[in-house]
Amino acid sequence: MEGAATSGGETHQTVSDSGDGTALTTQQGVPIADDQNWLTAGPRSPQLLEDHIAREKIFHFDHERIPERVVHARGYGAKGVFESYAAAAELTQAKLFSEAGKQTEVFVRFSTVAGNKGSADLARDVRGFAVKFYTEAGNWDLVGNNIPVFFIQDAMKFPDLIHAAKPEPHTGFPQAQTAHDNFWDFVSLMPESTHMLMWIMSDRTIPRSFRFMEGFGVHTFRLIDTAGDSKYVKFHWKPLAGVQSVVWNEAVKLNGADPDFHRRDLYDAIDSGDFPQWELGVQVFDDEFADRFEFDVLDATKIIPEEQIPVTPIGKMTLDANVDNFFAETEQVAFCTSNVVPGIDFTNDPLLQGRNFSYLDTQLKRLGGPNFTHIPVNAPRCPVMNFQQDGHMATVPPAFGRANYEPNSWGDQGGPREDPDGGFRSFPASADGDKRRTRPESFADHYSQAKQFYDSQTATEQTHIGDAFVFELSKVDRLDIQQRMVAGLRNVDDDLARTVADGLGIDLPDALGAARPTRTDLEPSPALSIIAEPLQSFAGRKIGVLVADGSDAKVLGHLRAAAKKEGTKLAFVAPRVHGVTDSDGNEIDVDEKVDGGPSVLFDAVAVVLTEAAAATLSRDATAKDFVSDAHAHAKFVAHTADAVALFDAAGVTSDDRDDGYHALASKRSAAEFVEACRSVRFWDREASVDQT
Ligand code: HDE
Repeated sequence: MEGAATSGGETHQTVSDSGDGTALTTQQGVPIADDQNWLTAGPRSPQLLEDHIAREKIFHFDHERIPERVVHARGYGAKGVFESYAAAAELTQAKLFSEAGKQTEVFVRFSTVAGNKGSADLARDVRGFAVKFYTEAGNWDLVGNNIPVFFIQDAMKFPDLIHAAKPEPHTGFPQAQTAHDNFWDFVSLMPESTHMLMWIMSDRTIPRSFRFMEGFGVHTFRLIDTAGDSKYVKFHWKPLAGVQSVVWNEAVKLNGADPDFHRRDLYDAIDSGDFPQWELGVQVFDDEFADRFEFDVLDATKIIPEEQIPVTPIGKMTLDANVDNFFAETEQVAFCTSNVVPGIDFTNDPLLQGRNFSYLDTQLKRLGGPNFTHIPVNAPRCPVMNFQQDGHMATVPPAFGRANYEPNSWGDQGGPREDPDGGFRSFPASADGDKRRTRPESFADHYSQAKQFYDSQTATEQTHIGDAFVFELSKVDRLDIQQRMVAGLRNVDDDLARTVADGLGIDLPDALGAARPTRTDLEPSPALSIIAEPLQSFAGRKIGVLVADGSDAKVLGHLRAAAKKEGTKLAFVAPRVHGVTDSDGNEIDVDEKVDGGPSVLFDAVAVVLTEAAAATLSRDATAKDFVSDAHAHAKFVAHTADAVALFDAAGVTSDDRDDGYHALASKRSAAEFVEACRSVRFWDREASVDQT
């Protein structure tokens, strides 16, 4: 009998009456008879220490946590496959690129940087984009971000950067936000951060979804071909579904409505078979280009514009499986920038060199010993053969008997040997010089590419950048920090500096002294804008449809058909989650109750209501927020004629209802609405609605 209760009233589910007949056991495999009660000397007596079963259970629980990552603590993983297009075969001996169609298993972890493990997904922050390729010649980890540059030029400054960005030490807040004095104090004293600041104040740091983000290897790496010759390379991930972000006010609200918005989005997409895909692209160049390029290719605060070196796609990654267990895989995955395979090598980028020490080192702390490669998510899929042995949690016994050293004379019992042909060899780049702590002079231009980035944005994006600076700096208490930051921005763009000064209500300070004058001859790079071009398709996006009893069945049918054709999902939002019927009396499969389904959860909205339902919902604050937020966030909105009372009640009058609004009646109007959504937002509306 399921759920039998004893005299104490507790529930017992036993092998014979429920489940699949598997007995509950201890970690030692001993079957457990009673998992509800600690051993005692009779009812109401003290509990006995003798209870090895209860003690083992509590002991294990007490040790469930491992240290969270010192940065990128909040993340979400998925599994998939990388398929080579083979275009890189002549560039690198790396086996994963050796032939067209070659498949390599991958594990990916997306993350935010500053927040702790439990922080909200929509923090304004860089996103980590770390990929582990389980190649036949060992693991290659491409540990990148969704932004192609970084804050600092030398790894020596990383602890300072992260201390400054994380919660202030005396208060322990703010969580997952750079909008505080310590961060802006530090970066305003570090002109090399300026280019990165432009990126983090842009909408890139509030992505709509992990699925709609670009990824970048950031550093310049080397590719080594079969002859041992080297070319330089920068790695790029391009989402096939296009790049998309949310607006700041939406991000703030999303963090309350669904702090797991990004991880849920990735999980749901994969779970429903809508597998996200990215192309891996490379910018390949040689010493001749590196020497004539305006900046040093070893400086991680600089990009190489795609217009100067195009990005060539060399393969495609598809994420087609969610993790089976979050802790075992996503939490325990250990990325190391030092994990490269023959055919890929490092350059002298000082940030990359520092990272190569840090990642291996941090795994020891987090995973408790040197054998973290025995954990399945970290284990190479090719044979691992060496004489390293023992240590905490050594779970894979060495495959060869007594030989645990080499050279040895145990013949074919002697274990693995060096592979002079196929083994990893460092590229013999010459290294000579005086041992000194110096920053190369070629790293000294801190503003020119910041300006180039700003100049490459649309007017809407420039406004968002200005608003973000004002928002963040408005949370800073010290006037001199605000002034210093604005003084630095004068070296990027005077209009931007003025906008920020005005937004804060301060006088425009003199420009900060600069190690190099800002160049004005760099061409804008259109590839740096994310909204200049509409999406090819609205596939993979979600339209929130506000419905209630009596919603027009025909209109809903048209909307369903148009969405299906585009590959867009519909989510129904209603006053109740059960028993809502359309005009034909069919029950609507409701996804969210209106107060749990604000419009920030959706890419566009449709409001399909009868006059009576619109009148009723006009008295519901959350229904009014649904439409007024969609309006303020410049979303495309479709609605039936009878729904207008709700818009009026929400303060979105007929004058406000611009060309981003679509009347919903016919099959054609539904199709036109979905097609219009490809522009993602009706940005012109922003001029009339203050977002801040
Ligand atoms: Fe990291 N970074 N980082 N970082 N980083 C870590 O390694 C570090 C940098 C990045 O999903 C840590 O396993 C230093 C740039 C990602 O597990 C740590 C420096 C880029 C992830 C570390 C940098 C990144 C990390 C913390 C300055 C983009 C998450 C936990 C030289 C190219 C990986 C861990 C995951 C994680 C150190 C700068 C990306 C402490 C010293 C630049 C995506 O080792």
